[in-house]
Amino acid sequence: MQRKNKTLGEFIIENQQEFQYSTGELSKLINAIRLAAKVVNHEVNKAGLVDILGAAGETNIQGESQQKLDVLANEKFKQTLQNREIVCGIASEEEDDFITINSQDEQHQNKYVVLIDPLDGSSNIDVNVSVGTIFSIYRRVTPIGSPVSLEDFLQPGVNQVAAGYIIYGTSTMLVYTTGHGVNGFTLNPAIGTFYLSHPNMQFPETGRIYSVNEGNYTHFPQGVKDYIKYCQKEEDDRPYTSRYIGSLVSDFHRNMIKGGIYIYPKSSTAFNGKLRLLYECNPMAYLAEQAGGRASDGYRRILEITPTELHQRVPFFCGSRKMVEKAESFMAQYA
Ligand code: P6P
Repeated sequence: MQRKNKTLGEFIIENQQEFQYSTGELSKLINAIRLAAKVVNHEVNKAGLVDILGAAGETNIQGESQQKLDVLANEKFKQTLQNREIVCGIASEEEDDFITINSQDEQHQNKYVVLIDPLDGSSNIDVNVSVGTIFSIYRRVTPIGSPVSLEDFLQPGVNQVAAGYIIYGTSTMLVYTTGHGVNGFTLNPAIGTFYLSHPNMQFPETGRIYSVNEGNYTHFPQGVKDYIKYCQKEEDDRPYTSRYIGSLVSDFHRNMIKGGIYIYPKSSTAFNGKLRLLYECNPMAYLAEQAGGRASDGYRRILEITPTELHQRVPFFCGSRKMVEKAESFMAQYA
């Protein structure tokens, strides 16, 4: 068992050998994310004070108005990742297309691509509800030294070498995996250091919390409607508790600690659901599976879906293994 109060820096060094084939670059990449997380955390925590709330007046490719903090978080993570000669490309919810990063040093062949949702749940900023950053890291598949291409980003989630999130909540945490379990680090803002506070995080096999926006109930597929009614029925350990924050990172984090299921299904108004496969569902699915949970689109394992577009959306069922399996059994009745 990992010793608590170990710093993230110590943890990365001690687990360096876990980064398969890594020459220290993946460690440097996680360190870069750590730095960016502190910078964004500082801005998020003072959001209400310096009038950086409110839309920046532009809309991103999703057609959503960009909060200024969205834009700021995106810029901070891009700057941090670009400055470290590790990454050859970045894709972001806030960028229409992927960004190519050319190595300044010919000898240095950057081999990682990062996909990021820089500030997920940003509509909650104005009402002081927790938000998060989600990241997903792959090794490029095109020849090192050649220009990065869309193919490097459209990889199935099983190819991820690392994934994680930062949750800017009552405390700020960085939770990530490199394929050897999930570990959570809590920031001590007084000294700017992340400490290992949640070693080897595990999804309880089942739970009593379901997280779905029931305001969309009438538009849901029948299998989802049936599952929601199952959760609400007076029977066995039910009714379950409904908890929905409207911030994926927050709902996921709570459900991973307490047990639960998060569902964002397709509907008659959102044919493929709302969440994006590459920088929301894949990283959260990787974390879920590494923590003993399960993640699907209601039918298929999320990590095995072959992406076709950078910003494609998929239905998302994620959380405690037995709860996701139960929801899938209702979906299967109408497949
Ligand atoms: P709705 C935030 O915009 C987000 O992507 C997730 O963080 C969150 O779970 C979901 O969308 C909320 O969407 O349609 O329920 O408001």
